[in-house]
Amino acid sequence: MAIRDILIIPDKRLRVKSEPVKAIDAETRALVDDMFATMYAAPGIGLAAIQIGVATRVVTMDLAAKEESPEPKVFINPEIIGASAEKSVYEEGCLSIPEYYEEVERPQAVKVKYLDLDGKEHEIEADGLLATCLQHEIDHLNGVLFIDHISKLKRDMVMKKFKKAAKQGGGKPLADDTEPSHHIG
Ligand code: GNR
Ligand code: NI
Repeated sequence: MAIRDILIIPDKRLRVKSEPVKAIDAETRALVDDMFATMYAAPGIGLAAIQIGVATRVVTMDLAAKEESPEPKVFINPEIIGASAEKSVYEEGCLSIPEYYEEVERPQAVKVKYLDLDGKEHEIEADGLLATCLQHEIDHLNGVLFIDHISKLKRDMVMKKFKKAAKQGGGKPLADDTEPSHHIG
């Protein structure tokens, strides 16, 4: 069980479409262990395998509040098989875009099909935070980030900030480099 490095934008691997898990084996279980270790250490409420550089369709999640008992959840090959017409807005963040938060509109509820670690198929109807997080993580499996759902102006600003930070060798931008101060437009 190891805490792995989390990829940060503009890392191109975050844009790769992940491959389905073919067989749930010891390698899958080791990956899931590392994902939980990494997700809890971050800390984050969800993680897609690609965020630690592994392009397979595995998601870990724990939505329990920190004073509650942990509720580790694993979703293998998750698929959205239904979505509500009703939308809801939630302020999202992403461990691959540290310290940036923005409101995202998505379907309020989704039906998701997935396999558990025993290879058993499940279907769940999710709403609220679970629906938001499942959509956020399944997006990762398709190379999509939450900033793809916000305005181009905001997305370009975030990308620019993180590209600059990457060039300077850091990865994550300085806290005081958050807003565009000049030469806009
Ligand atoms: O830790 C996380 N918090 C979060 C908050 C609102 C909506 C989605 C998320 S997922 C994020 C962890 C992450 O980047 N998962 O891919
Ligand atoms: Ni994310």
